[in-house]
Amino acid sequence: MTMHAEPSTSPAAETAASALDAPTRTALFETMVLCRTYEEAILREYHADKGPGFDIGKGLVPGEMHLSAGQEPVAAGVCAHLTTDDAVTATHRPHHLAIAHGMDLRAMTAEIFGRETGLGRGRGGHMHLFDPATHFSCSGIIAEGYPPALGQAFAFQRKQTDRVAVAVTGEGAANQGAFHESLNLAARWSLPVVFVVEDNDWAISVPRDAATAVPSNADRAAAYGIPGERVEDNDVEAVYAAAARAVERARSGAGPSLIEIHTLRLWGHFEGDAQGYRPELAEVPSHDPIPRYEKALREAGVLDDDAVQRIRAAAAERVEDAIAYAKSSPLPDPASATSYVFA
Ligand SMILES: Cc1ncc(C[n+]2csc(CCOP(=O)(O)OP(=O)(O)O)c2C)c(N)n1
Ligand SMILES: [Mg+2]
Repeated sequence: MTMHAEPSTSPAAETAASALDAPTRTALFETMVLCRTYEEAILREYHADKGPGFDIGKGLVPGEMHLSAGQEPVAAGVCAHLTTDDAVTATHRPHHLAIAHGMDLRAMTAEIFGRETGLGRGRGGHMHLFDPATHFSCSGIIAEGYPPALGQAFAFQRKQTDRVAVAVTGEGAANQGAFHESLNLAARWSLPVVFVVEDNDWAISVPRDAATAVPSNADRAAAYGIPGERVEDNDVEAVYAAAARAVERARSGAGPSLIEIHTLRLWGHFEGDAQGYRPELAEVPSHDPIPRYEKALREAGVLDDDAVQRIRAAAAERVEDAIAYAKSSPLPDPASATSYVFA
């Protein structure tokens, strides 16, 4: 590891002879497909009954919805190195990370649909998925996941375990104080944390260049004396390799690392966002990482039509089961509105 950004990793890494074996590559693809299948189903259900017009408060899933389509390489590549004993703290755009970390899809979906069977009994919704079973949490307050990741890592260290905490945030949130304070303290105490920045170029409608003069957040690691690495091109295998180094470093007690991944926000900031501010909008679909990886794996002989079909069908079955479970679950009793929440 270096103390500054590594050279860009070319997407050619996906198509050239891979360092990874076929089962690992297939598993990365399966995770990405499951995440995308899930979000396409949420998209369908979310928009099904918002009309006439677009009333964000209406429907089966009322409120804001931030989907992570395009960012699946981050979730698949990082979470492949974790077990559910490891902690993940995520953002307002959490679904891909929750799924890749192994969250139960039924309880997650019921939470998104505001049902009593959800992870938080339907009180939290899609930005507040708290799951003790997988040590996963997230928040609608940006950069908020960093300090709790430190707290968990502190506990892991004190108990002399080899568990790690992964703290994920967007590139916009990396300009907040909590990000810098967390890097500083984690470095000082050599905590087992992997800091992950998802650079999708946008913080709502603010381009990254308008918010910071630093071209790579990975460079900021040097300010705290920890390794920083930037992965270009949304390449799942490059993410996998960078995360392997950072997770191993944390597990072995050598301390935290920072990884920034240049990823892609395939859809709007939230559902209903017309994205008129986005000059590159027309070409965004051509950068979708999933067809690109599928092509690479077909060309390498790792996948064929049958295998792809099986993977897609298995994902659809799991996702539709979770959606059906959520829809058939009871809504919380209004009389219990103040139960299970701080009051
Ligand atoms: C502390 C705080 N300030 C402002 C907001 C409003 N807000 C929600 S998402 C967002 C942009 C986040 O951008 P980024 O960190 O790049 O994440 P992305 O949405 O691109 O995944 C802002 C400013 C918030 N949720 N929390
Ligand atoms: Mg962003």
